[in-house]
Amino acid sequence: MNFKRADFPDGFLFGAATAAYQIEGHKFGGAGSTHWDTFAATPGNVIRAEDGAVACDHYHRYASDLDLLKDAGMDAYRFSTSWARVMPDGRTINAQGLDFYDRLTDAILERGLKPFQTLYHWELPSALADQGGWMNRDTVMRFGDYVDAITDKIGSRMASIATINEPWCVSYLSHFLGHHAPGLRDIRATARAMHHINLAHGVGMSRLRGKGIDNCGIVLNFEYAQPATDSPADIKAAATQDTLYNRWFIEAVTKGTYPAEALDGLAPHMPDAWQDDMAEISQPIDFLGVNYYTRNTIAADPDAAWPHQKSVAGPLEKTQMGWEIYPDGLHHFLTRAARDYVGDLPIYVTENGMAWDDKVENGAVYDPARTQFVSDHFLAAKRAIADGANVQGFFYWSLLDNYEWAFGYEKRFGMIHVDFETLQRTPKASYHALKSAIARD
Ligand code: IFM
Repeated sequence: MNFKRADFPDGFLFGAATAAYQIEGHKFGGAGSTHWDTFAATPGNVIRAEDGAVACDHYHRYASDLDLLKDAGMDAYRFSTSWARVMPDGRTINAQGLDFYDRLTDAILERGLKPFQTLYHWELPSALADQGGWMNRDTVMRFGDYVDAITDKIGSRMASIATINEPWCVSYLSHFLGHHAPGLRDIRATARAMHHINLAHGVGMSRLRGKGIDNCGIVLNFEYAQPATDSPADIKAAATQDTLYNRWFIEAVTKGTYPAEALDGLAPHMPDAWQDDMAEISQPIDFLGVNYYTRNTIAADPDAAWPHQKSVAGPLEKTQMGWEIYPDGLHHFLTRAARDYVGDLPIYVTENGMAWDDKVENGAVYDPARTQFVSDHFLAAKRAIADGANVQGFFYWSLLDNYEWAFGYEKRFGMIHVDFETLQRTPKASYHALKSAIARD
């Protein structure tokens, strides 16, 4: 790594991130069916129809997984709590679920790690999906009840609580592009989900504030929109992509507005009286989480329906996901978030990382591409701090190889290799490199 702990401000947090369904093993502990279980069980949606039933079996192995985090010299752990584990039918509390998160919280704190919780990282209970999921406003109210239940159990021990992880994925990727559960391709469903997920953030914030929680915010994902050429049409197409991906959520949360360019296509499909929700959506937050991975090259596609654009292959080096490696994009979004949206508010890089086809050879995993990727992105964050962004921490995605949604277990993002037959963990070379970089002198 071309950086060290001392290159970052005092108190800067180095951590790693995971999410419940991707690691825990959803079949353990009385969790209820989620829309990901049924999406995965439907042919063609997920590679080999794999699901999160066992995943990394973190449910039973969390203590040794946290030891690995601690042994790397990390300061914080970003994890999520599963709605369907806490409330299997979306409404009724599962005591085993609450107890698991109680034990997990104790184990995080016992190791001197700061717990960064995310309340929704995509485990929508199937019983609520049956009633329209995020298309249905009532799901938002049920989410508020889940926030109450889990917060009463562990909220006072959290260093930070994020309401929603990546609302763009929850809504646009899942209801317009059809790549994630529930796998829809429908503009009315999309507009509703894009608004209701923002409202769920607002309602979540209201419930947290009602309990005196003062370290809460949201985690948004950003992707640099690169015009395919200098033509005005491609520049406009990239700007539209930027509006739908990068501006819709942050402008709602920080300004209480939706960008006009996005409403051009979505307004006719929005829920009635959506304007009345914008005050709750835009109440003050305590931090912003930024997830950043790549850039996307966008070309105009005038023959297609709105938004009249398509993604085309870019020239940069790519990860196992086929995602271009573009560290300048992280600097762009951190400085842009500070300048245009959150000012001096703390910003955390809540996810950044890369997938690679890692193999264990002679008991070790050699992953120099990941070490380079991490190093370059940390340096981009360091430049953003020098340029005025109040970045207070950086979480590598992910601690462990895990369930990569529609890609099943094929794409490996972890700093720790997981053999999905034996569930054996093997820290990769990048884990050791990060450990050396962040060691305290
Ligand atoms: O694995 C996902 C995670 O669940 C959300 N952010 C992006 C990661 C990599 O695709």
